[in-house]
Amino acid sequence: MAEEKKNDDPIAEEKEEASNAVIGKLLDTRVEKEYDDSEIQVLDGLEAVRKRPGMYIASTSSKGLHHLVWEIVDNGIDEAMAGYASTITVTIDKDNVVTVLDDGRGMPTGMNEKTGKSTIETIYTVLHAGGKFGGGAYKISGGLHGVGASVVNALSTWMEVRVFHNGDVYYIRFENGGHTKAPLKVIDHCDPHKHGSEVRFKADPTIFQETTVYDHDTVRNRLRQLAFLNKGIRIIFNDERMEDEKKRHNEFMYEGGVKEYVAFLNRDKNVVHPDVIYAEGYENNIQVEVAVQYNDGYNQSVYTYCNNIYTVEGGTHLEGFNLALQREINRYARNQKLLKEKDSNLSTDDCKEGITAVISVKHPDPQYEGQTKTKLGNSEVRKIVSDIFGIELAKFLMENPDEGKAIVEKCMLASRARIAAKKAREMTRRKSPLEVGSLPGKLADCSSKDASICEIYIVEGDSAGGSAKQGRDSHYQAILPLRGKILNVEKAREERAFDNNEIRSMVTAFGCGIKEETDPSKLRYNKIVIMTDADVDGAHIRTLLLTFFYRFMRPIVEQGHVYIAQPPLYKVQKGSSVQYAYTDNQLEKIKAEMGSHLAIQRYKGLGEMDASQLWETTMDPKQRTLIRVTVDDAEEADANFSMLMGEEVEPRKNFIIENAHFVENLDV
Ligand code: 1YM
Repeated sequence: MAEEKKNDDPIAEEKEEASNAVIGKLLDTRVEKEYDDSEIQVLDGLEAVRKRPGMYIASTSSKGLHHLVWEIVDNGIDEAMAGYASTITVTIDKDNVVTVLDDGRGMPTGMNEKTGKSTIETIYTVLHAGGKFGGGAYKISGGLHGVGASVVNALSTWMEVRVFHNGDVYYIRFENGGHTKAPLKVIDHCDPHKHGSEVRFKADPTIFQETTVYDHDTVRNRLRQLAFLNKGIRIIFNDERMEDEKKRHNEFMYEGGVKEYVAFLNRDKNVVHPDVIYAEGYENNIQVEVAVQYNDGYNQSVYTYCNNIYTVEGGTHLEGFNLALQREINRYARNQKLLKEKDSNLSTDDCKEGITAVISVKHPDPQYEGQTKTKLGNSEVRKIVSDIFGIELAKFLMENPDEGKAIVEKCMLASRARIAAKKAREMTRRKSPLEVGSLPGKLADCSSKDASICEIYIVEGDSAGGSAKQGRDSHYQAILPLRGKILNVEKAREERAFDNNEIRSMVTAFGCGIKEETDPSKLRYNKIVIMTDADVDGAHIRTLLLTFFYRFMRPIVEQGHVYIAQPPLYKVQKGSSVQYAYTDNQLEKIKAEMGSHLAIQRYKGLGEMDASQLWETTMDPKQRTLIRVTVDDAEEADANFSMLMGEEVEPRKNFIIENAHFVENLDV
């Protein structure tokens, strides 16, 4: 979750998108630009990066900061995938200096004729030079995000490169955003058997003004993911900032690759078959890996990657997978007479209920499409994935009849449930946004029909709902009070979810449909704000709501429409002056500022505030703080949801004990 900035600037987001499009163009034209031996132009290049970092990395927020690490790690991964390195070690020092070391060939230490400088200096100071020097092997990792070591250099206070080769240690250092301190030279000797490259850098705080502190979990999760996606590569993560030895030293190595990834994702679930179905193959320079395992839940968790990058919007690799899955399951079901002649075929969605799958392709020339350029477009990939996965799936079903039967029966159950759910859903679906007659009675709708300014507050309890209705600005703020708890959708099938009044009310009010029919463009409110009490019950209701949104309307969450309201915990009064505290820290600060003779009230629930207080503290856009719910790491969120909401008690207990201090602000 990220704090919504008070002056949320939608234009800034648009600018970022626009600059992403520009990066695409830059990458296309780089061939003409990169060979430039004029020093001024070289520094101009890096200076351009410093002037407009947003054009080269996603942003200068925490996300962009982490991109620096990914970029250097990708170079090590490339060397490992080319077969020369086996281990990549990432270390974060106490002062947030990052070191990445691999045991590959070591970067080339010779001179570059065109620039008159060493190859290494050239790679690190000329924009986009790196790829050009590769000896034929294509750069596979990075892809969309591959912005080059020179960009990292440009955005660092200092950077050092060491190469270990034939008993020599080569060294070069850059300062102040990529200015060469001294040319590459041998500074030391080492074991003649040692070989590899080491890159150290300190992110420039004048560029990354928000933070230069790396997030342990973000780095760990991505490195673990890279280890799953690149089987056999050992990735070590040392985080010197951690007190706990278990967190200070992490090692990831998976001989099973995505097969182990799927087992890991299903770790807290009841699986339908013990062995993960696994297919791998190589065709036309394209490498394919697919792993699948069903669990007894009702959700689909299919994660697709191209060149180690998560393809949020799917694409041709996903299409090939879907084709093979549906084709082979139906074929098997018919052959085994599990599906009768009169029965219609199982749909793709029927075949995907309760599935956990990882699809990973490596492509020398990936084409990305879609709104966020995260949809794989290469059409030849469809058939290749479909063929490679289809053969293995058919084989698995033939060789494991018990498992095969269990899978088909699960799909057939899903099919029946889907038909029942469709009927229930049709009763809930609003025919047109103008048909106000069908809106739930409890909803106090807003008068504006301009969704881009409208907000809906989902409020716990009727009394708080009453205050919210009185206090709101009814032009653009709608209120939907919820009575009691909503159904836990993690444990229930879709058609049962529709028996639940609270869920029906929300689906009808939002107007955007659910599940595969979710259409964010039909959402009647730009912001959905969850407003619950600041106590355990409130936290529980919030988690139930988030689970519901995540499972039933994921695009709404992904597109950042869901927010959590922050009501104050305390009211501090001295005479006629009133201040509100939203955290205990804030309370202490206010107490110190206001001095003695204070009346302090602790709010136990929203119901204790009258309409004007609720408006002032929690609903007025000029004063409120909203927390935007984001799904940054879809699979982490999925795992957390399953664990927190599912049947297994033990992992949940452990999670709550480990994260006791976070539970008040459960992050999803
Ligand atoms: C910690 C980061 O950058 N390792 C690395 C980079 C290179 C090589 C080996 C390498 C590649 C090739 C030949 C080749 C790079 N070389 C270049 C360039 N680790 C890290 N390890 N010899 C060594 O691709 O043919 C760019 S990256 F351009 F110089 F070839």
